Amino acid sequence: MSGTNMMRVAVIGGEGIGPEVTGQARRVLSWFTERRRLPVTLEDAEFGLEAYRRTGKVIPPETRAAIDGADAILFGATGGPETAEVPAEARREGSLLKLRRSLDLYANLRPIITDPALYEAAPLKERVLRGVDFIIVRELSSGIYFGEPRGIETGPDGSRRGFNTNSYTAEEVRRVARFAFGLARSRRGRLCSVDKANVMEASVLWREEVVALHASEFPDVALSHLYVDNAAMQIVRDPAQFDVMVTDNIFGDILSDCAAMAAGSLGMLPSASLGPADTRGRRQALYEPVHGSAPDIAGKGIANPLGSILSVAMMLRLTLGQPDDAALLERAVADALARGARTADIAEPGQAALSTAAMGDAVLAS
Ligand code: GGG
Repeated sequence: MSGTNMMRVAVIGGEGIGPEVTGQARRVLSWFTERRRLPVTLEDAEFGLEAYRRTGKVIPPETRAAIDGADAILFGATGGPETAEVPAEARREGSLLKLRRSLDLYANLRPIITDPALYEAAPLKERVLRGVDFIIVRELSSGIYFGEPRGIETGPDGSRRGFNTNSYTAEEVRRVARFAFGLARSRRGRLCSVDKANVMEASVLWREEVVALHASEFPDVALSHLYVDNAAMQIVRDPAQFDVMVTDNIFGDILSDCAAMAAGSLGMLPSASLGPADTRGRRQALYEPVHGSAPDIAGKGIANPLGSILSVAMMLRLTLGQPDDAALLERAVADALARGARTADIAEPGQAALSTAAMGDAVLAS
């Protein structure tokens, strides 16, 4: 973290459509620095395949330095078939998962909010639902993504076995649950905890810890529990019933993609990944759209940048201490949509879709 009043944001486009959508989010952030005197400097940094080709590292030392010196990271996306040219060892060493873990980003906030302009539109109204406004808090630093042992092994008879370990400590559950309870308390006071406690031991512990924390620290919050299979069904059936949902790493990954359909497209969803608060209440923070690198449309300039742009709004509110600017940006996105601005993923049949850059223009013009 920087010690001066001027804050630093590391801008890392990454792979696939990451640089395209991040380019638009960067323009928006620059607008705030130039027009609203936001005291932020932006530092661009390489990550992924291009960085590997140039330096032999997925995260080169300059990128690591930019990350370590930043108050916040604006990240794009990673992954895709072409990244197979990066040796598995180098990719593991420099993966987004490893970056998130090295910064101890345990609380991943994924808001799912439907925009009125989209649910009023036909035929998107058939899948975009009125009144949806909930946040999935995904535990991001543990669980089956990181549990040991893991691997692929070949037995004496030549048969192969792949395995992972789903593991949570009580403290890992408690800290993300505490975050989610606090968030629910600041909203409509309802928390739904999602697990698979009828089958998995890590989920049994998860539920026990959530129940105990509720009793000891958050009795005023209305707590409910769902098994993950039922949670997926409820998100499709009636997503407006939820306020805050807390769940583990892999369930949160899957459920948020599922929930994205209520907002019209995965391209609409922003996220914030936060670490523990220091003594001054500051947290390590990485902001990125929920979507991945979308290799099928990479380089075409047609990706939806709104998930990335709305991630900037989350950054303004949660790290940069500018709630009014965050609200201004969210209104600008809503206005652009109300005026009919649509990228291909949210366009109606026959409607001319905007390019990634033109959607950025539409937001900046609002
Ligand atoms: N912007 C999100 C992104 O790039 N995701 C790619 C990825 O590797 N995701 C793994 C995960 O979050 O489970």
